[in-house]
Amino acid sequence: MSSKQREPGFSTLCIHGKKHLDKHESDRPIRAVSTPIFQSSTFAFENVAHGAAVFRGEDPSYVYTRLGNPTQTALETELAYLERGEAALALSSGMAAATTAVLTCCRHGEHIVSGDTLYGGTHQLFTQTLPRMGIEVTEVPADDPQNFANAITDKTRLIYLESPANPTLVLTDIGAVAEIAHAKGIPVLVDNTFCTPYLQNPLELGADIVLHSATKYIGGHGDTVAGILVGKQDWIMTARMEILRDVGGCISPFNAWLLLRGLKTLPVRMDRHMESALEVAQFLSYHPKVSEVIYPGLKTHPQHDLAARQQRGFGGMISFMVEGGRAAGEIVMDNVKLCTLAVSLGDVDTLIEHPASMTHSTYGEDELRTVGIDPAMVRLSVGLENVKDIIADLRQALAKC
Ligand code: LCS
Repeated sequence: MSSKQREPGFSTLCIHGKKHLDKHESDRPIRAVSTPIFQSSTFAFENVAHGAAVFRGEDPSYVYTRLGNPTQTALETELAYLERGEAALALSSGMAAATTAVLTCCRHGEHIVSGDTLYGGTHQLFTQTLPRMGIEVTEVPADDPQNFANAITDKTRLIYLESPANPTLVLTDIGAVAEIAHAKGIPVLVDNTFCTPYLQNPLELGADIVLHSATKYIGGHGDTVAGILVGKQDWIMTARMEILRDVGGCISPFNAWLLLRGLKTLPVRMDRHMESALEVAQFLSYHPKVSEVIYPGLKTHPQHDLAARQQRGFGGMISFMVEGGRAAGEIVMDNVKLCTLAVSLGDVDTLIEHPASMTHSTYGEDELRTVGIDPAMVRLSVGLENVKDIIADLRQALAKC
């Protein structure tokens, strides 16, 4: 062999060439204003002893992106702060967050009490998938805290609330339910998707865990599916190191970055969503072809006072019924031009959909009526277009009925 140092092969340079670049760059400080995306699945150890210390939990270095990644951490730190919690866990979807939360709290043979109006996917998880794993869920009308007290058994390990609920916009008095639950040592989880931390901080109202489908207002632009859990440090650690580790619903660094970007404009967007939603709700409530409008910001909403007390605003979601019922509602949804007929919510685009046949089709016909989801209900997520254009679009679609 020649004593001259061998040039690495081309394939080695393709893989390791970047290291020379890293060395060259390392003495230049990086002061990126936008959080960098650490698009790395794995992280190098200094030596075997370091790797072993990390695995024993004695060294906090990153290991593998399913368990943690600097871009995820930046998002989690921000969300924990905004929700006034100790720690947060970012996940691949709102449903991954729900599954992770439930499995962190409950084992086979245990029980959950939840509100009876939930996003249809959560209802499906509670009535189909969890029972297969030996976890039973009792769903109760969420507007009266006493219903939760009555449904608690000695096996209950979690109270699960959505406030305001999708799509009925029924609120739960979070503080009152937390008092009932804590008297029995049971934690309370609140799905805060509709309010975001800008409008409601469930932990400050007495809840123990907050959940977000960050797909919605937190991302805000209809380009990311993601979920968030916020809670006590120990609980988040268990959720991460026991359930996320094994079930695997981790968020990608790129999606974590999209949410960080979304958060920067969250208050500005929410202010506009709310301002426009109130104007649209008022337009609808005076329209002769609209039989009912549900929006917590209207004085006619049965829980308007609770919404004013518990939230810092009324949000951007409206549900309404058209004279002539389901068929008339379908005419409106088929004739909008600016509004998009699509599920999801909280986007810059105004989205319209039919809960009974779409987001909440996991409820049977009878169940829909029992929980107050009128089969004729139309759900509107008011976007950030000029509100006059949104109203003009709804007016022309209503004229077709
Ligand atoms: N919680 C609420 C209140 C939701 O509205 C949704 C999704 C989820 C949790 C689940 O979050 P994901 O896994 O989708 O991020 N809601 C939807 C909706 O109303 N239309 O499409 C999805």
